Amino acid sequence: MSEQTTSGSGGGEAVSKDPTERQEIRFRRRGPLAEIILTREKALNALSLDMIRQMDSYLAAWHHNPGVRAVAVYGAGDKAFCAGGDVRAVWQSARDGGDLPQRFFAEEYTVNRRIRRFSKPYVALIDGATMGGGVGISVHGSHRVAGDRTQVAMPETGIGFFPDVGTTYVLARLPGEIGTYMALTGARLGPADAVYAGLATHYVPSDALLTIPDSLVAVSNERDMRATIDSAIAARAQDPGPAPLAELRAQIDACFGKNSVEGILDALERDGSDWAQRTRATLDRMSPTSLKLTFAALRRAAEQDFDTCLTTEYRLSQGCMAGHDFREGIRAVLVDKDKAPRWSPARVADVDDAAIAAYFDPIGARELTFDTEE
Ligand code: QUE
Repeated sequence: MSEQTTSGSGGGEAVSKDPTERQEIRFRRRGPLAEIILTREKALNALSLDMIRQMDSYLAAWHHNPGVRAVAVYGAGDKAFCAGGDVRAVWQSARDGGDLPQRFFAEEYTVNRRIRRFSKPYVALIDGATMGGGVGISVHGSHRVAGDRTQVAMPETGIGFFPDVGTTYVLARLPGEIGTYMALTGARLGPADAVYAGLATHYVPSDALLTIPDSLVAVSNERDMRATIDSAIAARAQDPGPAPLAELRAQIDACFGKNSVEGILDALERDGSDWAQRTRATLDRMSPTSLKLTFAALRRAAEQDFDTCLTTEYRLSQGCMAGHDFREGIRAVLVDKDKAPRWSPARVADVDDAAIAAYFDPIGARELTFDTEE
């Protein structure tokens, strides 16, 4: 495979055919190191279906290529590693009766799974915004290095969706109730919090981050590569300082450890601190359906293996496509930008628990399933 190809040449049919269109993703080989560089800077490196497809075919090839000893992934520009998936394109396709809503999530989750199963070191340099789909192409890798500008979040309840890309599995396994807190509120974690929560494995000052891949290009064998990555990161890593989340842990665990969204809202009300009031106000702006769906998904995910979580997430994604709040959330946040979504139902108390349970029902021939092989 040629390693410099870019826009529109992934597996399957090309999505963007305009040869003058600026490439959104670059793939590069430097000796034993394979690199993925997200270059859709104006869109905060958000993942298009074309980018996802290309990642899938390169990762598949690199997995089998013995000359590739490690993969590094990072974003162009200093604002974002990757701000999410191109949910606006998904929204447009849903509106126009297209099939992007089916294909996008299936192919994205397949890449997330490929990263989790990748047998070689996968080093994500997650400086800047790392949200939604950006978490999905980093958190499942072996090394996640935060920088000074790192902001990790799963903000989907604010757009009528839910934390997907394999994060129901991950968030359900974070310490205490940090995952429930992140999933419901969309809280943004800086580098110290990202390391504290375990979403990042290390903190390295931003100006030293890109010297990590540079230091890997001359390594000759697999054992040396693993050792060199560990020492290259260790040589640059610093203490990120105190994690604000650590101070809040007792309150987060107490308030978010309840067994319903209503229980969490009540607990925040009773706590009454500034933090609890702000957190309650944040939850009051989120889609009530998304809050209940997200809560149910995380509690179930705690008992499920990774592939089952992805299959479940796919069912939920398709349910969200058929519902009201995703369309309204994208309209309010990304299209009209009035930031005033009119959720339906508008209150948590009005969300029907049977309707939430129905999102988890099998979807027959449309189910996302996996062969154990790839
Ligand atoms: C909540 C979200 C997302 C969001 C904003 C939210 C999200 C997402 C994007 C996004 C950002 C930049 C882009 C783009 C999409 O924004 O998931 O296409 O260029 O992908 O409040 O969940």
